[in-house]
Amino acid sequence: RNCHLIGAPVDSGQRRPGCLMGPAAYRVAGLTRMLGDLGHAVEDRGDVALPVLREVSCANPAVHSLAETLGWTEALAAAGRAALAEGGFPIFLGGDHSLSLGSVAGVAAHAQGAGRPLFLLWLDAHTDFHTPLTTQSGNLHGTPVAYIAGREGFEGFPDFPAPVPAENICLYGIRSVDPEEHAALQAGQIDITDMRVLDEYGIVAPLRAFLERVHTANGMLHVSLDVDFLDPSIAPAVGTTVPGGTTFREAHLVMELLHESGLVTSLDLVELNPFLDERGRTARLMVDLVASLMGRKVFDRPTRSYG
Ligand code: DIR
Ligand code: MN
Ligand code: MN
Ligand code: MN
Repeated sequence: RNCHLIGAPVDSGQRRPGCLMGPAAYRVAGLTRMLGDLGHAVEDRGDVALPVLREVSCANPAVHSLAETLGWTEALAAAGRAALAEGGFPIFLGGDHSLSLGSVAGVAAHAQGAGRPLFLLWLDAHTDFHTPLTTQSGNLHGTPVAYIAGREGFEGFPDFPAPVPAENICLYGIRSVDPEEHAALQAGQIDITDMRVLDEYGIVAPLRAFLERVHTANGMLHVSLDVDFLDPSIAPAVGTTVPGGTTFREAHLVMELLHESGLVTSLDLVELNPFLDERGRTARLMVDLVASLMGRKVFDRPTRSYG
């Protein structure tokens, strides 16, 4: 793989300062060296810069930092699209989850041009299915899935290029859903693999079923990994911890299955807040998870063929 590291020091999508240190923490934790050791080429494109901001307003007075989030959305979409056009495998180093408004928009624009369907795997405690009009917290990191799915309510944002159909989206690890999100999701068709499903069926079967669909459709697959997908006991460095998350081995198994599928075409690492970390523990765990996603394993396994 030709990995393109795209630093996204975004912290406008929530209120707790610190996420802007995320890209630096991943670099300090050895992300580049790890990818090189696994035999991948790595181009570190540095951190994306926030463009000059436009004046924008939102009908929901709770929403904050809209202009900044919009600026990031446009800049990151361009960076992601360019990386894929060059044949790169973009890895977005966040930054809070609002960066996915841009990263996935860029990936979707590329997929549309390539004539391939885009699939989305959202590894998160939260569904992030608010619109700017429904969010009560006003934190736009709670909105990217709605934007990607083409929900109304994103006035001022660029139209999402080729919204991802509900049946191509899998929300995985879910255990915290706000009432407005719940109502909208209950009415729709998005595959919600919440912790209840994972407790009953295990971590493997639901993921394999989704990967099977990606393979059958010859889809591109964007994976968005929120630190709070993990249990807070192993990943404390995130502003919105939710108990009952995935364990160390479950998370690695997800990454190993993703590697074996050979289907992943882009990746976000989001919500790491190094200011809340314990001497780089969470940053190192995230780097180790990326290692499993990119091919680190104890022994070789044959690539699993789907379909
Ligand atoms: C919550 C938190 N649903 C909100 N969302 C988070 O503010 O809209 N997403 N933390 O990762
Ligand atoms: Mn390149
Ligand atoms: Mn999230
Ligand atoms: Mn989350």
